[in-house]
Amino acid sequence: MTEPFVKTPGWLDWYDGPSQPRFVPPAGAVDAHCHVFGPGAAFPFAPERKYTPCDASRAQLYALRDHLGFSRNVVVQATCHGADNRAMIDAVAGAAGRARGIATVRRDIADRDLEAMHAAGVRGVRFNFIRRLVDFTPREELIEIARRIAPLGWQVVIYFEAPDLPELWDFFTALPTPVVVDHMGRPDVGKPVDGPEFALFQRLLAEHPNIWTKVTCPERLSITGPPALNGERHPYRDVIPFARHLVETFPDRVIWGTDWPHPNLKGHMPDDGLLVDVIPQIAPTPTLQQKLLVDNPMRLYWPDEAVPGRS
Ligand code: 0GY
Repeated sequence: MTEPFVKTPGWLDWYDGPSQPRFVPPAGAVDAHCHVFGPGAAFPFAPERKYTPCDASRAQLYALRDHLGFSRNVVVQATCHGADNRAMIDAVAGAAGRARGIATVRRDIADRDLEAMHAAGVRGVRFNFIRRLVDFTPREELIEIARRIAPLGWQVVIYFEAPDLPELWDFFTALPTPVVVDHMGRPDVGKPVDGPEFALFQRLLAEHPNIWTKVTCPERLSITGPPALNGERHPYRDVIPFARHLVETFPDRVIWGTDWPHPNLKGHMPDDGLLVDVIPQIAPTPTLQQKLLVDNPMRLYWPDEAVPGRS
């Protein structure tokens, strides 16, 4: 018998018992960034992983979807599973067409395996440049992967931190697919929203119409943090101007997600109900909310299906 996985010391489990959000998402809303972890007994974590999480199953993910009033999910391969995509594909397969997947692949993957992933609902690959999460992969290997997935109509999801953007710029802007940036390019929200670092990120989107961004992870980016324990439902104030600015400037190229089950958080685990209540602060009108939660993710992940709320 194999030993059960032991969580990384200090690992925070996801918050079981999220509140009911006050904000009601539009019909057909998509949680476009979330993960599953294992369960480890069924889908072992990868030997090369940088952390060992708690379990977070597909049944728990879809229970959260229903609780929050969402309809669909995009399940992003978590780094703790390396390039073994079985847990993510199992989750997508268990959603009856209401989930898509983003995989991690290596350059030696066979064409028939990419095609099988497409049939299972995978629509992209993630390139991760965060050193605490993954080992370095040479750029020529990544560009080779991008060229091979482009004919399938897939996207490349990129994860990096704002100080690394200048060095990565030429690589990102040469990608031959739609490109989706995780978590707004991880700005330092202690810096001004109209400062040079965030301006560079906006230039990336302004000059490259194939580049989109997820306005996600206030809980990860915030310095001011969650609300005090006084019932106030306005957490993560410092992140809101950054997300709102992107939603208002690029309303047709932003998507939103919970990031459940919130890997690698230190200090606190968010209440996903509160995260949903951040949405009307970053997308203040019904038109922007419809684009952010429905029209845009449907265009990226279900382009052949009718868009809820649009006749
Ligand atoms: C996120 C962020 C993180 C982790 C991962 O796949 C992962 O391990 O994505 C992180 O630690 O910042 O998007 O979930």
